[in-house]
Amino acid sequence: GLNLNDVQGDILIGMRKPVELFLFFGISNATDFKVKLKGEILPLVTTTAQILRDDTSAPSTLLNIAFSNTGLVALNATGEANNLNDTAFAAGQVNDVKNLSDPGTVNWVPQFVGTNIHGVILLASDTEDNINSTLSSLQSTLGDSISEIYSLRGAMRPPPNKGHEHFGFLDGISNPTLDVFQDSKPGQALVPAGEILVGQPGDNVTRPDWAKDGSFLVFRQLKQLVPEFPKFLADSPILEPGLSQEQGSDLLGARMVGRWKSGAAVFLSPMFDDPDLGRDYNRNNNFTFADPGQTKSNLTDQSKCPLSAHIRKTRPRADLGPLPENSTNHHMVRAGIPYGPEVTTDEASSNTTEIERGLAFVSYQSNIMNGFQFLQQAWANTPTFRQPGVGFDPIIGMLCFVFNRCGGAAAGADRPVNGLDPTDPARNFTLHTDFVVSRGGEYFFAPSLPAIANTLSL
Ligand code: N7H
Repeated sequence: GLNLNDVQGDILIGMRKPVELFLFFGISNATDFKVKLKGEILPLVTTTAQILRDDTSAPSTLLNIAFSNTGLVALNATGEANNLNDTAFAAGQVNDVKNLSDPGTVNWVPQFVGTNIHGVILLASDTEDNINSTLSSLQSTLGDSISEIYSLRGAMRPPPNKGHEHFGFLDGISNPTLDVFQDSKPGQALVPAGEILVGQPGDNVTRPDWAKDGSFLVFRQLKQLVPEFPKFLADSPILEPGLSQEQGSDLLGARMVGRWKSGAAVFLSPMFDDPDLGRDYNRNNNFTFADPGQTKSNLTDQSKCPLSAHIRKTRPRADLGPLPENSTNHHMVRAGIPYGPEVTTDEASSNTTEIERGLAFVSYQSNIMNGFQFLQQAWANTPTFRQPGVGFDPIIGMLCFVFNRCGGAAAGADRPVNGLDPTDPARNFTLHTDFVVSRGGEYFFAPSLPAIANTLSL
């Protein structure tokens, strides 16, 4: 069974607050920390049930917590009996850079290089003030039991871009939901609970009992070159009859993502944005990439959506065969939030990033190799997915270190992306700039509340 009082609130539905703080820490005094974990932190951990109730009596700052592999070691959850059996998690993200095709750790935030981070506390609230007061009370209760290693503050963008990521596209539209909830929106993936939660039906890996209802949290600080992005679009518009140059640039951006800025899927609205469709959660996800009446996509027709589009690379739907797709086992729940300020007038006029901004990327899955790592490596970074000639995911696809998988492209070279021009799918759009740059991150495990109470604390 699934008890939503046991599952941390960010995992299945996200904490969904306008501001969020990620506090990365090391455990300095394990015994002291374990006592405080039970007495002081556990009562503050927000559950899925609490978020669903939308309880007005709930605390004004929501809190979740997760541990890295070295964090579990520090808590003495070691040995075969405690083995979570996820090799990516066990090694830590710094040791996964080759699989992710990060160009080493040159662009990484120095604190993410290594495996010193033991855990992350996520604080989410309506205001920065609430977060700051929760943070200072945590700092005084935790004292020297932890050391703060790094923190990142995320915030929703100001109106009219609330809910949109920094390139301008509405985010948080398509996330899988669990089949046990039975409340899916049209087109939403319904997945077995075990694809997201460890130890639930669908998770076929051997796990310690205490790991049940936890989930692996992938954190990535993804810097976005925001003013550079519209410059690229302006320089290479798709010139279609009936489109102005500006509309041709918007079309190019929409086809790179697979959605217009409003959220409307290009597959449903191929030539122009449709803001009514974008904001309609009963329609904006209701497509499979197959033509009406078909259960499989026609991979030779990219007129309505490129095979390289970000949302198609990361969730190919009927490109993989007849739906339902829940047998593909490559779903994850995304719960990230933008970080950094709006583009300044200086940056906009020079088309050059001066201040860092991007996405504090968070994903939850029961298996990092099937979830985040698979999407990044086997789909986004692989130009031959879903067939030869497709090219990279133009938003997040990185050049591979694994030479053969990338058809000979070497790190640092230009990235070919095809299919973006609907009338000339073979037209190659070579990307000289990575619009998304990995600043690194870590792999964590967000345990259930009973695991925190009975196994990880004192
Ligand atoms: Fe993506 N973007 O603004 O272009 N993403 N993403 N992502 N992403 C999505 O459908 C973006 C990243 C997925 O079910 C949307 O909710 C940016 C990574 C998946 O149809 C937009 C960054 C990975 C989906 C963006 C980034 C993914 C998805 C449409 C980095 C995995 C759902 C909104 C800075 C490795 C696909 C929506 C589906 C959607 C953008 C990162 C995966 C607008 C800017 C690293 C699975």
